[in-house]
Amino acid sequence: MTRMLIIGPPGSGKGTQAERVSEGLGIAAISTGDIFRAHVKGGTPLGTEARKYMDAGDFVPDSVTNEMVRSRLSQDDVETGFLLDGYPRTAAQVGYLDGILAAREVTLDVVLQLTADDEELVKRLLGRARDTGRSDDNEAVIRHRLDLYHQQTEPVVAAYARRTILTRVDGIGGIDEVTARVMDAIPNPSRVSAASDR
Ligand code: B4P
Repeated sequence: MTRMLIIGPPGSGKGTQAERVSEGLGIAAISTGDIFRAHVKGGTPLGTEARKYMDAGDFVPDSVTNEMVRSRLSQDDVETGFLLDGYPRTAAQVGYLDGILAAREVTLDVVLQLTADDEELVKRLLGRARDTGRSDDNEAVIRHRLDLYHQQTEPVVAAYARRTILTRVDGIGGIDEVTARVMDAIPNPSRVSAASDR
């Protein structure tokens, strides 16, 4: 059983790698970005609220995000482990997650930070904009999301480094190459299939 986080700037490959790790280890991948996008698509009140922030490249307020994560982490499928992708992103979210985990008497096994330089990230996200037309993938908004990562999420990374559960993984290279590095960085992974060895 593995309980882990993937943290990284927008475009570092969090979502891409989370899907592969989840498949390889047989654990639930929980992406706050994907949950928000599903609400936007479904036209729910939460989606209407979140969209204002996402389109501007801002973080959705902690009060909304934290409650959504608490609810998701109370579902049965996380009993056997989970991978949180894109949460926590602020110091307040770290404290909130600590509270959820402490109440269940569980701890995180590892926090993976995917790294890549800003110019590579902008290039990737502009590529995704061409492919998928995601509304927050235009250059001004991408640069704002990167600034927020440096200001608010790098302190989150530093907090986990102080707890000595942080492992940095170079996110530059082919997707398969990065997956191999990510899998190597997970302590004692019990794989459910050979999928992660691609
Ligand atoms: P996210 O969905 O998390 O968006 P993201 O940071 O851009 O990461 P994503 O996972 O999509 O991209 P990836 O790096 O995998 O968040 C979107 C928004 O939701 C946020 O801006 C915020 O408004 C809100 N939100 C989410 N979580 C929140 C929280 N905790 N608190 C508050 N607000 C929150 O991949 C990007 C691209 O790179 C893809 O096109 C992929 O194909 C490509 N790629 C990946 N790996 C590659 C590689 N090795 N080489 C080349 N290209 C690669």
